[in-house]
Amino acid sequence: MASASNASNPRLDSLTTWDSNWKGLRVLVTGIGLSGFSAADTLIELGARVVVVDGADSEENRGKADTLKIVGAADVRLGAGAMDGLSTVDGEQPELVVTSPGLRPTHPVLAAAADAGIPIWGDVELAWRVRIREGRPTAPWLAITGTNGKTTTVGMTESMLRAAGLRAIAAGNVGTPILDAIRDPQGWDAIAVELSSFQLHWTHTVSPLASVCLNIAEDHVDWHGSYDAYRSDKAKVYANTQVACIYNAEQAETERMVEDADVVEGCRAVGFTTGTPAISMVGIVEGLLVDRAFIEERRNAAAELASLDDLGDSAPRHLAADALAAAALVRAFGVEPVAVRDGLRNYAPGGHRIEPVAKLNDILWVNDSKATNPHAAAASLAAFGSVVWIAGGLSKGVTYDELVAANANRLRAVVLIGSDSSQLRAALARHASDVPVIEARQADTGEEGTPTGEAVMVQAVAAAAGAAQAGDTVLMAPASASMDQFRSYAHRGEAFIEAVRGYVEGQAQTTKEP
Ligand code: UMA
Repeated sequence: MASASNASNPRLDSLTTWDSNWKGLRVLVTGIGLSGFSAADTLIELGARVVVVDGADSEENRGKADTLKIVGAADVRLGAGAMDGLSTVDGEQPELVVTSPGLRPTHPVLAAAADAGIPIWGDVELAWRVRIREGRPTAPWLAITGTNGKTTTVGMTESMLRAAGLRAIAAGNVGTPILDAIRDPQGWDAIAVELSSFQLHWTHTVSPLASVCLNIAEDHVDWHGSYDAYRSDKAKVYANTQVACIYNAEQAETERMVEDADVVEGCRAVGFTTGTPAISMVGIVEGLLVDRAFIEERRNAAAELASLDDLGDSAPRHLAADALAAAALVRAFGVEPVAVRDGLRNYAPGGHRIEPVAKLNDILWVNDSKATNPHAAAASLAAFGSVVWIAGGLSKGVTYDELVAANANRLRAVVLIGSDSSQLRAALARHASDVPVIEARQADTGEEGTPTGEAVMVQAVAAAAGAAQAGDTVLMAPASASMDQFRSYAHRGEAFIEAVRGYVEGQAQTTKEP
């Protein structure tokens, strides 16, 4: 596997600010998606010599290639052939590879770079290296990772920072490439950075002000090769943290990550818990979110931050945990308690996360497309009684046995989506053999003869409607990634919402007819 190590290299070691000497540096950028494009664009501006390679010769990628060529003298190579091995830059071996997170370390290009001893960075490492410009102090990073809850926590963190009157942005895995945030001419007071395990794999010198790993459960095993490798990459979020490493006091594994981390001297470990907090923790006491970590008198007192009501009606437990983690991050930065409360009140959750879509004939339809792994699906299944569960998709090498065994008694029926959900089907056969399993028929096909995601979802919704009874919830929480049939989890969620609307409207028509 391509090594994430960053062997000492005097030229690269000197590249620690925007104004360092990047001129003429030979860089190969792999991938021209969101992160690859932002990396190439940045490197061109810095004066590096840049070659970009991407396996997809699509119209979108050709458009991006044209843009890069207009910006500077980038050499963009698209199509499968471009990714066979290590490309040269101006006829010579690259001095640096900047990779997109989607490429696995075993990818032939990255494996070849590692074999040749060429350092590999991600866009996040590049962003850290260029954050200082003309000596101007730049925004500190509040770094967030975890198997689930990252996007919620990064949004809450951003909202709390803004409530404190600070100019803040959520960036990274959440969608805005971190390099785009760094290059904003107005600058920021603080950046809430969502980091995936893929991105952390390729970071080396990032030093956040505060950091958190919210939780860890099996995910992305196919990319990392093993659970241990995934866990090690997640643990990198704590490396070089300056003020506070925030851990989940209900998951000892995250505390162990902090214990093992090399941090800046004086950095503290701070826990978050949905129970009563011990000293140096944030937690909940009688419906209040409280701080026993960042106040002088923490030995015998706690400061009120917000109330559970500030999270909205009957907020699930994991939302309170995310709020506490966000609160700890901003408190480490010195944000006042009132801004934690106001930030939570202002926070508008992102879509596709346990989102009620419709209620008809006492059947509730819920979209949780964001549940892309078993851990996330477990949290939403636990929130409902009797469920018709729409699930399946790309499994990413995880196992479903625990999830199915723990929830078998709440399943009325299961509707399988996904081009190959055989692993989930097998787990259902092992642990929920009485539960009817319906495969969404992939009748309609797109132009290339493959089933469209939308068509699959229409079938799934029709099948679920047939199986559901009054009082049930139809929950689309696939426990799998979406990319086998959809562009993204958002696309999958939209297809579900659209299909449910179509079904509900169809029912209304039927009841109106004489
Ligand atoms: N590509 C190849 N060969 C490969 C893989 C990809 O050529 O083997 C090319 C594709 O043709 C495409 C480009 O690489 O043109 C896509 O690169 P990418 O998959 O790394 O995606 P980006 O568009 O750069 O988006 C990435 C993150 N995507 C992934 O990690 C898969 C986005 O997170 C992130 O928002 C964005 O950078 C900005 O930081 C998305 C995600 O799915 C939301 N993340 C995963 C998750 O949350 O579970 C980790």
